[in-house]
Amino acid sequence: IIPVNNFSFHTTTPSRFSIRSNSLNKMAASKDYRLLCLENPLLDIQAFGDEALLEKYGLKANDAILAEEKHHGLFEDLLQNYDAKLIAGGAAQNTARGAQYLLPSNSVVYLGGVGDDKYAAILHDAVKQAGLRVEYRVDPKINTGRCGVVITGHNRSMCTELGAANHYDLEHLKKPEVWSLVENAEVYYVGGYHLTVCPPAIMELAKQAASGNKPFILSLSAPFICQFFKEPLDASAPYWDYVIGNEGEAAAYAESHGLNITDVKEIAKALANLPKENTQRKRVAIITQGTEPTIVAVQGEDEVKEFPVHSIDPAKINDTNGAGDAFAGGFAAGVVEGKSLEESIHMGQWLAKLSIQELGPSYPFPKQAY
Ligand code: 26A
Repeated sequence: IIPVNNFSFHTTTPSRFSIRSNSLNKMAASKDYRLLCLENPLLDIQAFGDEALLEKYGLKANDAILAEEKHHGLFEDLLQNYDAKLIAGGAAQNTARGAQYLLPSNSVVYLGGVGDDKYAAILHDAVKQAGLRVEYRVDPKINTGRCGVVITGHNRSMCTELGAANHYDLEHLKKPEVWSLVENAEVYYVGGYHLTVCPPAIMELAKQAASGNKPFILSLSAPFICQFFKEPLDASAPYWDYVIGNEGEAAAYAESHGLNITDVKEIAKALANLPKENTQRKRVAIITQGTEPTIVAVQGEDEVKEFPVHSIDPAKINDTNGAGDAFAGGFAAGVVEGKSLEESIHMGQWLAKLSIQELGPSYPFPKQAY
C-alpha cells in the first residue's frame, strides 16, 4: 500500500491512473465550495394576508420574530384559509442559493439543522435544483423549522418556529467531513438569525476566517437580533469583515448599543469602525434601504457611499420577501470572485431585482446571465 496525501491504494490498481485521479480530486477540492454558509434551514409557509390576519396573531406588518404560544395555529390558518405556498426559506439558505446562482457549479455549501420529514424533503429538492450543497444536521425526532410569512403590500411579517434548526450544534460542525469543508472554504457567510441557535459554531467560523485572513460576512438579520441577542452579536463583531443589514436593523443596532444616532450613514460608519480582530482587512458595513440607495461605509474612511438600486417597473414586483437575502447572495458571490466592492454591490442589487419578481425568496429558472 502506498499512502498518497492521506489516501491509500493498492499497487494492484493502475498507479498512474490512481495518482492522476487523486491529484485531480485535490485540485477540484481546493476550487470547490469556496463559500460556506451557516444558519437555520426553514420551510416558508407564505401567503398574501390582510390586516385581520396580522391582528389575530398580534403581528406587525413588517417584522421577523420567533413564534410564541399565541402564534400557534398561524401555519394551519395560512395553509387552510389563505392558500399559502410552501417555499424553501431560511434567510442564509436563500443567500447561499443566490450566491450559487451567480457562481460556477459546486461553489457554495450550507450548514444547518433539519428534521427527517416532508418539509426537509422540499428543502432538499429546492437546494438540489439550485445546485447548492447542504450538510444538514438531521434530527429524526424534531420537525423541520417553519416560517409563516404574511405578505401585505410591500411588507412581510415573518413568524418562525425553529424546530430542528434550533438544534444545530458544534458537534456537527466538528465532524471531520464537515470541518474539512470549513477549512477548505475561502469565504464565510453567517446569518445573524443563527445567534439564537449556536453562537459557538459562529465563533468557530469567525476565528477560522480571521486566522486564515479569509473574509467573514455577517448579516444582522432582524431588529430583534440586535436587541435581544446583543451579547453573542457583540462577541462576533470583531470578526466581521463585512456586516450587512437593512435600515430597520441598523436603527435597532444603534438604539440597543446606545449610539445616540439615527442617521443611517452614521450608523454604517459606527459599524465599520468597531474594533477588529483581523487588521489585514478593513471592515465594510452595508445597509440596504428597500428602493432607496444602499449605504456603504469602509473602516477608516470618512466618505460614506451611496449606490442606487437597480430600477424596476413596480408592476413586475411579485413580493419583496427575500430581497435582502438575494442582495447578500449576489454580494457574497462578488466577494468570492474577488470583485471590487462596487461590482459586488452591483451583483447584489442585480440578484435582488431578479428575486423580487419571483414568489418568495426564489430566483428565476432557467437561469438569467449576469
Ligand atoms: C431565527 N429566525 C427568526 C429565522 C428566520 C429566518 N431564517 C432564519 N432564522 N425568520 C425568518 N427567516 C427567513 O427569512 C427569509 C426572508 O428573508 C424566512 O425563512 C424567509 O425565507
